[in-house]
This record gives sequence, structure tokens and C-alpha cells, in this order.
Amino acid sequence: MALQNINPTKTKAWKKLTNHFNENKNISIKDLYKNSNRQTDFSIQFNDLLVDFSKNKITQETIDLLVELANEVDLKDAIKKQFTGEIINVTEGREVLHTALRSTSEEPILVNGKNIKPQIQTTLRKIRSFSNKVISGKWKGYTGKSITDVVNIGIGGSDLGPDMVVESLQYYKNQLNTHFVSNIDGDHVSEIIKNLNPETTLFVIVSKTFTTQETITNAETIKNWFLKSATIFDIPKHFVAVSTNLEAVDSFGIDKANVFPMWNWVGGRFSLWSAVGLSISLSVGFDNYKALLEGAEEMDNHFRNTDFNQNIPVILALLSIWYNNFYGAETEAVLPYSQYLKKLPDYLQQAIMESNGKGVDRNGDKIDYQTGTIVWGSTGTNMQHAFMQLVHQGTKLIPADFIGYKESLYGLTDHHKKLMANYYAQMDALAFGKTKEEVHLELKFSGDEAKINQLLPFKVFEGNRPSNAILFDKLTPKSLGKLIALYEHKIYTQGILWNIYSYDQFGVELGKELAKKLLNKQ
Ligand code: G6Q
Repeated sequence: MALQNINPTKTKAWKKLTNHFNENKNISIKDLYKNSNRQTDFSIQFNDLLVDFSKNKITQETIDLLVELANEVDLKDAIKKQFTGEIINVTEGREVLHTALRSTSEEPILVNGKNIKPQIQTTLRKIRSFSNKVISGKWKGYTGKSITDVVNIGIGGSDLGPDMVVESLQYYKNQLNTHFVSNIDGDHVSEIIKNLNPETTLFVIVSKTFTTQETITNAETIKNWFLKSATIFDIPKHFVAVSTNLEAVDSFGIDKANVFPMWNWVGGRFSLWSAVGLSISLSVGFDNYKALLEGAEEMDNHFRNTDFNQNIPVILALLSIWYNNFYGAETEAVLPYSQYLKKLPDYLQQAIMESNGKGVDRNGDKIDYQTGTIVWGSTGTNMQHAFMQLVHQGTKLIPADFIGYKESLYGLTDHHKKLMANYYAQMDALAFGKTKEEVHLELKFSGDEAKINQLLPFKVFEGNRPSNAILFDKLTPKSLGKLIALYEHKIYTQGILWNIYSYDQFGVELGKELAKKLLNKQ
């Protein structure tokens, strides 16, 4: 049975939400905070994760109505269909089963009548054994030396996820240097290969289709560079592939034994949990890679089994809809207070905007309400010295997720105290602002009384700007897995509520076609 096809704006809950919005749109977070239970009432603790969504322009009634909307469009049914392998990617005729890649349950998942769990397990074993050989130095290059560098060649979903995770888990990294080549810009690949030694470098070509122009061009350039010092018989020791297209991999010269499978039921941008994550396992070791998957599975179970009013991805998705569709907010910021997560916003831009940037509903009709949000961001505290001015005092409403960790990894507690003081201070400043009266007093006490009239309006912070605190105990492979899965489920929830198909990406095709035509004309 296909997904339901319900225009959210025609539901009863939407009408109630519209009335509720009109009555409460000028609600003040500061006033709401007069209720001393607010933080407890609007927080969810899930093992090592605490999500505090009390600094939003919402009351309990808002949440109740948003949950009513989720129920009215039968989100529960959509979640079940995704996890059990129904063809919910209708436009591409595919199941969407990245959750199966991290499932440790015995429950079989059938694709074309066949349980896919055994092939997932076989692939994980292959990833483990290959990673162990390379990391331990047993895997030798063509001159008998161990591998020192790993280069992931891929783009989009075959690049952003592994790149972001390797960067985020740098603390857990082994001795291998990991590089990522993606852009068709030849300067990108040139900069990377210029410092590499072909004798000690392993290339992982990641391409589900093995036809992607950027990846194949980069792979050919690298192969030609490699063959300047080695022979075609040395290719199996230095090139492995992750793909569904075995024929193309074979004609590239890669040994069948060195091909890791990918499956049509895993979308590119959700594929880091498959062999696409090979460079993650090489970089931090299989056990850490497995822990990443375990964290994601924990979030999967939470998403699947928890009531919507306590369900973290669902609540974050509903809040996003509240601002996007009722307050007219166009963008959302993701602000991790960890330098390790500097690539998270880029990764989420693809995951969120490629999935929910759709203007046609599940009926094929043009949509007359807002869908996918624009997501952007950077790490704190750097961004406080950059774009936060606009978030605090600009004319736009920008809901923001503040991602933080109670503990730092190296234990520099002085730094961490300061980092977290900034983390909380930013959210307080956004929510509560600074009134005219406060500015007045401040200027008076600082001896600037003469300037009060001149400066007062510029120094006022209106406040009432929403944020969510997403706080983990510590950045570990497991907690990172949980965080990524949280956003994946938020994406799906929003897609379901907006009545769109989140798992296709036809919007990226036209540009590619035109580039090919232009190239042929040259
Ligand atoms: C992601 C998209 C896209 C894809 C790349 C790479 O969901 O489908 O970003 O991952 O175009 O595709 P290949 O893996 O086939 O090279």
C-alpha cells in the first residue's frame, strides 16, 4: 500500500493550527518562561541526549495540535512503511531502507521477496576484514609497503556523509590519512595527488551508478597518474570500488574481490551506513564504525516506537513546520558547538534540501504551501563573530538548532566551560533579548548617559527568537550516529506532512543533461 496522499492544509488540524497561530502569534518566550516548569515540560531526555525545546514560540496546545496534524496525515503508517520496506520512493519505484543497514534485530526485511539482512551482514564482515587488513598494515601496495593514505573518490551522497563523519570523528582516527576528492574541478584532484605516494595510497571509488561524470573523470585522472609509476597489474592492490554497477567497475580494471556492494534500496544521501562508509571504517576502525551504526539504530527505535509528543525527530520536524508554514520562516540554522562538526551543515544541506526541496505533491500537483526549508550554519563560537548579528538583530526569523556536548574530548575544561557558557548565552540572548529599560540602565551605569538617546534603539535586542538545544553527553561514534539519524527522521517526517516524496532528486538532473549537451558541442 502506497503512502497516504493528504494535503496538509486541508486537514482539520491545519485549520485549528491556523486559528491557534492567529491568536498566539505574538506570544512571548519570555512570558512563557514565567512558568517555572517550562524547561521540564518542553524537554526530552533520551539516554545520553537531552533536547530542550522550551525556547520556542509554542504552548502545550501548539504541540498538541501539531501532533494532531501528524496523526491526521497518518505519520505512524508512513514510518511503519519505511521501516518494513514498502516502496515509498514511488517515483523511482524503490524501497527506502537505510535503517535496515543498522538494524541488529532478527526481523527479516523483504525486497522482491528476499530477506536483505544476510547480505547486509556479509558486507559488514567484508568491510571489517578489509579495514583490519589495511589498518594493521597487512595489506601491501605494489612495492610491498603498507598503506598510509586513503582517498575517497565520490560526490554528493558518495562523498558528503563519509567526509563529514571522518572529520567529526577525527579524535578516534588511526594513523591513516584520509582524503576526499569530489569536484570535477581538476585543481581539486591535483591538489590532493600532488603530495601522495602511489606506492602507499589506496583509492576507494564510491559511485552507486559508476557513471557519475565527476567521479569517473577523477578516477580516470588518478588511474593515469598511478600508471605513471605502476602497471595495470598493480591496480587491484590500490583501487577498490563501492558500487551497484559491477560491469563498469570491472571495465575500470578493479578486481571483483575488491568491490563492495551498494543497493538500489539505499539512497545516495542516506548511504554512509552502507559500504559507502568504507573510508569511515578505514579511518576510525570497524568497531567505531559499528558504534556509529548502533547509535543510529537507537534513534531508529526511538523514532519508530515513541509517542509523537515525546519523539525527538517528530517534535523537531513539527517545530520546523510551525515556523516554516505558519510564521513564514524560510531558513533554519544548524549551529554545532564543536569544531569537529564543521562539516555537518554541508552534509545536512544535501540531506534536507535535496530531500524536501520539492514543489509537487504526491498527487503530482503543484503545491501552494511552503515545503523544504533552507538550512545553513557553522560552528560556535566562530559564527558568533560572524553571521550571528543577523540572527540576533536582523529582520528575519531564523529558528536555530544548537548542538552541544557536556564533555569535551581532550578535557580542556577551561575551554569547555567557556564554550558551553557561549552555547547557553546565545540561546538566552535569542529568546529573552535585552529591553529598552535594560539598555537604558546599562548606558547610564557605564557613564554613557549623554549617548542614551542616540544609541538606545541600536542596542536593544527584541529577543523572542526560537532555538532548540540538542545536548549530548559526549561526541562519540555512537552519539554521532544518533545525531545523524535524528535529522534523517526529521526529514522524512516533514516530507510526509508536506505530502511530498522525499527520496527522489529529479531536480539535479536538468543541469547535468545540459552540461553534457554543451560538452558535446565543444
Ligand atoms: C543523493 C544523490 C546524489 C548522488 C551523487 C553520486 O542522494 O543521489 O548526491 O549520491 O550524484 O552518485 P553516484 O554514487 O551514483 O556516483
